[in-house]
Amino acid sequence: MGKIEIDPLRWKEEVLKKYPKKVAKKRDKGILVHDGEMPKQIMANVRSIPGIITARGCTYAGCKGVVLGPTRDIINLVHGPIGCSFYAWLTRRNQTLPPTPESENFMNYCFSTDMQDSNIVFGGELKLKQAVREVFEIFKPKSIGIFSTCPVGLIGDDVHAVAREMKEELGINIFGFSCEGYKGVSQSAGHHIANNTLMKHVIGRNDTAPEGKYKINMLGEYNIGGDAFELERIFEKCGLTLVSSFSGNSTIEQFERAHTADLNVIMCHRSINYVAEMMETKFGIPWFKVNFIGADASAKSLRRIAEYFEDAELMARVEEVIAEEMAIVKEAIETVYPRTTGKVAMLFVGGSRAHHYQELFSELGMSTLSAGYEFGHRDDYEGRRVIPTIQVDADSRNIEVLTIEADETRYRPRKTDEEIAALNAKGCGFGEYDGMMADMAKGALIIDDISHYEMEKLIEIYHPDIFCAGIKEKYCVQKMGIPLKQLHSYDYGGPYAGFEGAVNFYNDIDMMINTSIWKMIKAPWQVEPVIEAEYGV
Ligand code: ICE
Repeated sequence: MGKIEIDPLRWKEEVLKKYPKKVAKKRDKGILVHDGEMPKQIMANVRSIPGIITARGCTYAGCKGVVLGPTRDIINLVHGPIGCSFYAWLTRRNQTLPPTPESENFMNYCFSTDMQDSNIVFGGELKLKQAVREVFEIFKPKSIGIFSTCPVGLIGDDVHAVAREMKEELGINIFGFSCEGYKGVSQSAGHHIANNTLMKHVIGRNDTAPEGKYKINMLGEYNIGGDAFELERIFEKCGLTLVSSFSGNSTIEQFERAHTADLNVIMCHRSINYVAEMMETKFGIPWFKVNFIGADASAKSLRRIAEYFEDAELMARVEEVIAEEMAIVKEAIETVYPRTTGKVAMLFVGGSRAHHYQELFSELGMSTLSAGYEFGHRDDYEGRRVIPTIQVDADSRNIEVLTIEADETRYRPRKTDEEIAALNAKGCGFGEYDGMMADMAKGALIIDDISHYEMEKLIEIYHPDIFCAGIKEKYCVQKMGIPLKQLHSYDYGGPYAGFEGAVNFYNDIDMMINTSIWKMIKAPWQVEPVIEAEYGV
């Protein structure tokens, strides 16, 4: 089937025409046809329109699932009906190492208070206390996190009071999260709540720094499909000491001493920028964004880290590692490139991957015709320096903004503002427009919080060679004859980060887009009559 050439502006017009007027007016601001110029403005981080099928998740998902979920030895106890726990149980493919005598691993378990009708009517605090005691008795954890689901907020159970009382009684670190699913407009609110609690109750509790000359934290890396394992391998080879990862395969102790690092590098800015900013204010640790998705991007990020430390020995080591790793990457790309070049991708994922993965596709010679986030904020699209986080976050209601002050005894500015500015000028930091848009081509369609209808229209009209999204979209899209790569869980693949990850990705994408199976598929609606509904006006 040949590609239908249709002007993206016309695509947008056609789609909006189908919506009721008010809806069209709102969606108009969330869909942008790129003219190749920056700055650009898009509407993001606003409520989804009721009735539209959105791919978004909830605040609980952002807090329990995303930020705290990948921690291996904090018991994540969910206060709520069992479904909230069950459906968040190991579905994200955040990987972890087996337990050791020093470090437990509770990842395989699913902890919940399993609230029943009577708890909703008479309150669930007693049941929660009972569950905390029970989990402590059985597992003897160092720490317990309590996560609120929607009913908890609706009936007014005080998880923080329970956490305080239990902390006193049991003598371990216990903290609660008011991350009721309905709180924000998406998962993003949950990230913020998780960041606040980590800052209040965990980071900075242990001042023993690990040995190492160049100490870094990797923020916003959740070890999906083993990504963090690959990055750990590279860091070790370069001689960088990883104090903690937030939060793939990490332990409570690593979190507690995160403030002993010299630098925070941020992989997923959307989910963890609050911790980075608060650590900078409190402990003087600078941060910058990195991107280890893509071989070139990985090389660039390593150079950036080495440049930050301004150490000739480290720079030389990093160059050696890059040269060694790139030899394997080059071989892999040469094999697949002739089969992948010129193909078209579309990417709709949460808050950073829809941007980062464009790098990998361009290494394959593929172009990204359309992309968007489910819950990114304006700074993720337009650039962090153009739109300060705090301003963007003004839209997120009910989320506490912590007042953080410098911790005088432990504040040690790793670099002065002038030194940082000089590094930025050298290209060590990121440019002004470090969001998704600046990296996208003229004519690309940027769509925030894409609706199911819009997704179908993209596929119907443009027939991309690959569509990247999640499990909710996967089988609808594949029934339309287009392969879908899950970029949340990586299907059954990965790692895709770093150098070895890039090679895995090249091979997986080559296989997916070049199999002949897609041409043999006829969607059910192509062979059977269907009933179609129209939106009312
Ligand atoms: Fe960041 Mo699914 Fe969020 Fe991360 Fe990002 Fe996505 Fe969420 Fe996953 C996300 S913003 S939507 S923390 S795109 S769970 S990178 S894939 S690991």
